[in-house]
Amino acid sequence: MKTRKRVQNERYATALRSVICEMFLARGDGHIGGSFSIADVMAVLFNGRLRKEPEDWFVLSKGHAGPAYYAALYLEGKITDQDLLTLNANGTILPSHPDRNLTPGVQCSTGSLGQGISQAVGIAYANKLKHTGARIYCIVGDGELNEGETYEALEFASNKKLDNLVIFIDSNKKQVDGLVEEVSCAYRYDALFAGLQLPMNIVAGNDPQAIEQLLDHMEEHQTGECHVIVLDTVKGKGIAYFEQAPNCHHVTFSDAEKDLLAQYIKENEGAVRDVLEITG
Ligand SMILES: Cc1ncc(C[n+]2csc(CCOP(=O)(O)OP(=O)(O)O)c2C)c(N)n1
Ligand SMILES: [Mg+2]
Repeated sequence: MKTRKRVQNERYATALRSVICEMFLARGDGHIGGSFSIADVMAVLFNGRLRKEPEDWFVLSKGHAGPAYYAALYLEGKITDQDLLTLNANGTILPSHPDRNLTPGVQCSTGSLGQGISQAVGIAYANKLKHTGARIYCIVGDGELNEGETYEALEFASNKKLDNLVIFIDSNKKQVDGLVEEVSCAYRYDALFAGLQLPMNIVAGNDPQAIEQLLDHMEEHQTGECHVIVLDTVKGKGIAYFEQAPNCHHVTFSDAEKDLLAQYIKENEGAVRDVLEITG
């Protein structure tokens, strides 16, 4: 079943990045690298793929990319303009990492790496046992794979044949303090997921059309297994300066960097308007 899109996914991803820039400008700092690298997959999911009935689940296991989640909830009308500008401030409903008890629309609290994917497999198993028909989508960071707990979750997903679960790995090649391959591991994803007996695809992760086509194909050719999609992405994707920066994991923005955020908003303000006009 093809999903019906309200605006082009590319336009939606631009709107997401623009809203993220607004939050960061108000706050003065933030996890820009990992929020920008997933904007394209977030656009595919939130621009029409996540269903309300039965209600699909979204789990942002790499919870430090919370601003990307909040931007999507803002475009859905769940977060007000006023709240949007309170990212990580005292008393905010938008803490740095998602909290299901604080933010309307957040389904799962995450931020302690490894624990989001662990919740996702539990949610998928429960939904499978109950035959709800809900699908579960989870995004894991490549650095997050350093957490041993992620393998327990993947083993469980394989063993229980969680065919209602799609796990995305955001392979942006960088983690908090450097290149993933230098800090801990140069992943051989093909060997890794073959060993876990999980079907895996690698896709251009900053190309919404490629992601969409793969998800459509998977739905048309069900395998009865949990699928892993490795998103080949660029950390900071969307603003060349951050893409090229040696480290854009968490940035306290200088005046020049704030200007870049403001410039992105200015150049793309039409994208946010387009999405909001259509969603009302
Ligand atoms: C259990 C745990 N240990 C450490 C951290 C601190 N931490 C936050 S982000 C991060 C690096 C994550 O790297 P990656 O998954 O590659 O994130 P991305 O590149 O997508 O931003 C670390 C170590 C944490 N959030 N949770
Ligand atoms: Mg990473």
